[in-house]
Amino acid sequence: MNLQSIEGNLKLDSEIGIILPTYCEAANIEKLICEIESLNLNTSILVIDDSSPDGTVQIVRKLQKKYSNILILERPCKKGLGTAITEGFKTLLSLKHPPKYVVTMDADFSHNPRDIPRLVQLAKKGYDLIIGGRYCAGGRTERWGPMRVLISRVANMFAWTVLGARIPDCTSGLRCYSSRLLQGIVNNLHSETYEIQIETVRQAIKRGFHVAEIPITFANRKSGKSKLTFNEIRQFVSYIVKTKLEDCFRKFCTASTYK
Ligand SMILES: Nc1nc2c(ncn2[C@@H]2O[C@H](COP(=O)(O)OP(=O)(O)O)[C@@H](O)[C@H]2O)c(=O)[nH]1
Ligand SMILES: [Mg+2]
Repeated sequence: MNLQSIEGNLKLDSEIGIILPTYCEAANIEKLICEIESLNLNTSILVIDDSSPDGTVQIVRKLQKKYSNILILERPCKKGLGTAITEGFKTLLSLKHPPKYVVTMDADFSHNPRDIPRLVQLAKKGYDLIIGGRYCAGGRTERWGPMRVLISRVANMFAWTVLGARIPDCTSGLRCYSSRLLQGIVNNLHSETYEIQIETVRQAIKRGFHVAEIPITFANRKSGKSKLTFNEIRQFVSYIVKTKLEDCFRKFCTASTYK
């Protein structure tokens, strides 16, 4: 894809870049983009679609005629949330005028676009990663069954073992990153699926960036299906186990060297 020529026709010099990864979000994407646009923030929107068979990208193309700040990255097949977000970071950072802040969110209305200004406000105060948390004081989940809450809670506890920090909701997908942070970590991101949320926090903490969490209300999607499958959960667990083992090995080697 030639980003230069695409940039020529679009208004992509905004302060905030919003990444919307989509796979089969035809029922949600138009309303979501229109709501983001109605916030009147200085944003560029990057939709990364994996050739959704339900025609998501055609809807976004139609919206491009109305709004000049929408960029589409279309991939040939479903490649996973982690690679979509990482490609999104790389695409926004490669723009002639990269955004100062990058927001990621689900394209299914689980995350409320009206939370975006609150996230960006903290980024402007100097935080490099602000997470919209469901489990800190004031945070909530709506319409999630007990099984889904349990999976999410256990995933967070697993994640703490490789983060070395008890961030209440480090698996949340609603976030704002400073581009300073992304420049520092983007080439070290290798996640394929949902483990991207842990890998980004881990890389941020390792490099001493400032991480904060603000409470949000997360509402389970009303339209379309969740793409979280057993395979995604398996990949998440294997990322945690592999990372923990690598950490233990590194510690062991360091201890042996200084004996
Ligand atoms: N481009 C792309 N987007 C994906 C993929 N998997 C999930 N998504 C999107 O990532 C977001 C989170 O997925 P979702 O199904 O809502 O997961 P859940 O909130 O954990 O149930 C949604 O906007 C999905 O459409 C993928 O493989 N490729
Ligand atoms: Mg979702």
